[in-house]
Amino acid sequence: MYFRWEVAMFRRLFCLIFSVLIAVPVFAGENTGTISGKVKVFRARRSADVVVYLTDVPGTFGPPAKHLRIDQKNLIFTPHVLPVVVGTTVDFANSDKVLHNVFSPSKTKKFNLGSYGKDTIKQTTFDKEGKVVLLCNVHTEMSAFIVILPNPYFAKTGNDGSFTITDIPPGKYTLKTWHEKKRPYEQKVTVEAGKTTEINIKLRK
Ligand SMILES: [Cu+2]
Repeated sequence: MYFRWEVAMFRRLFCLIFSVLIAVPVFAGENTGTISGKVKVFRARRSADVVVYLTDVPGTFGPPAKHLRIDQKNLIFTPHVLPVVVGTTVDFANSDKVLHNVFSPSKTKKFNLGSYGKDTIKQTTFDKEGKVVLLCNVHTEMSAFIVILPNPYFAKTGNDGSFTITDIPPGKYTLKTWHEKKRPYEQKVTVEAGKTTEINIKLRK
């Protein structure tokens, strides 16, 4: 049996613990900044699949511990565009009943995984900055792109062209874009701790 004041104290204690738990992630973001905005791709159905990334960020950045993945399903590479940090290994899965053959003629990473069937996964490590086109020599209409970047400060636009890059150390950087059909765009950007820098970009050519 608890007294009323004990119940009230427990309640207060709970409130305190919860507010501390909620506050921690907010404080964690105080030392870094965010870049958020929209890219408009002209003469395109969607403004998706634009890679927005930062260069000149000091430090060395390793690849993620887990492999990333591109699937082949219904004769389509999914995702169509995959931005990665240098050194990332990508698993190429086949979820179709037909054979696929993933290869790339790109200078950045020339490779050929050969033909393979359903539920087989083959992998490649991308250890040089640049872009790599993925093709399938069984289905000439299949294509995808891997964009290999120097650091993890990048984002890919959604269908409406919006993007957000979070947890960026404060500083002055160059922001660049990559799109499979448009010319690269770049501008200087300043990131401040605890703030969001708004950037709107138009890719015309
Ligand atoms: Cu194929």
